[in-house]
Amino acid sequence: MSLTSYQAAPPRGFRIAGPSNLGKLKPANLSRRSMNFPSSLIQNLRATGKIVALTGAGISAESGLATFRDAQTGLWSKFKPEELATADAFRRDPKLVSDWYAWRRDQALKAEPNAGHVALAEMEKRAPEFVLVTQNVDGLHRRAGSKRMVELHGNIHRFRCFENDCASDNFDIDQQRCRSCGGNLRPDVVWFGEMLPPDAIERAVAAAELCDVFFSIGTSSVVYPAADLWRRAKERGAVVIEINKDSTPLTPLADFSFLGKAGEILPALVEQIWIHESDNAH
Ligand code: BV8
Repeated sequence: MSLTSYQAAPPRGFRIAGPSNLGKLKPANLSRRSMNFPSSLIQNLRATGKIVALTGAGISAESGLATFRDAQTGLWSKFKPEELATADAFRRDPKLVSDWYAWRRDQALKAEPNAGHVALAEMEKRAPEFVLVTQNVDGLHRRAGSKRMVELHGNIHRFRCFENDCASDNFDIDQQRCRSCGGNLRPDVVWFGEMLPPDAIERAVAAAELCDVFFSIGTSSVVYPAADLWRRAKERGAVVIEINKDSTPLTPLADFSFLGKAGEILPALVEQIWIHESDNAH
């Protein structure tokens, strides 16, 4: 984990305690206890309940699920996700796309939420106005206990009627057929080139514009409109914190950027904000 972007202009409500030596520490020898976050950051997170966390495929990586950046494996190695996740691809070959989603659905059901998912569910319990906004369709956040959540890009475990958007109570899931119109079923996810569900994007933008702290976690910050939410928050004076394994277009723009694994950094952060606080109180 390295703290790469300690911006000159301290964020609102943050007093920068001067450059820390976090940058020099490598994950291997970093126990949770020795992951010291800037005290200004900890103080602020303790003081505010208005926290938004945007997550991407990276938070499910430690659960064994491939990210969009990771090369696809096996049958799917010759396809780029962006090529399969479109209405055109489905029209061209509904069986190919449906099989891909069936494979991903199976992977997601076999996977377990990891410490990163669990830490965000814990953050929700501790921060009264916490909102989780996820680009992931795998359902692992909900299984980790997250409730105040916006699934921006839908959920792979739900279906829709492709041709006529018929009511979902008359679906033959096994045959992937809509019994009302006989048409194909498609996963209830947002494909590239498709509008996001209006209520989902409205809730996400509203939360971003009201928060004091905006986390961007496990996302390459390249898919829009999700990749623009941090800017909405920043423009309203929020502190933007990135937690990601690799640097992204957001890294130089964030107030803090912790480069490392979400499943290691998030539990340590939650511990230092809320667990240590109660320890020190006794
Ligand atoms: C739309 C559901 C509008 C389906 C998904 C503006 C500029 C440029 C392009 C556009 C633009 N506006 C719109 C576009 C087009 C497009 C877009 O953004 N394209 C990109 C590729 C440039 N956007 C759209 O098409 C959107 N719709 O704009 O409609 C419109 C307007 C008018 C008329 C009609 C329409 C729809 C976007 C949603 C598409 N659906 N998913 C499915 O899942 O099958 S997007 C899908 O890909 C994911 O949901 C996610 O959003 C994205 C993948 O990104 P990430 O989640 O960030 O994952 P990635 O692998 O890239 O990165 C993982 C990161 O994790 C890495 O950085 C890695 O370092 C890190 N990591 C790895 N391990 C760990 C880790 N970090 C921490 N810990 C670890 N252990």
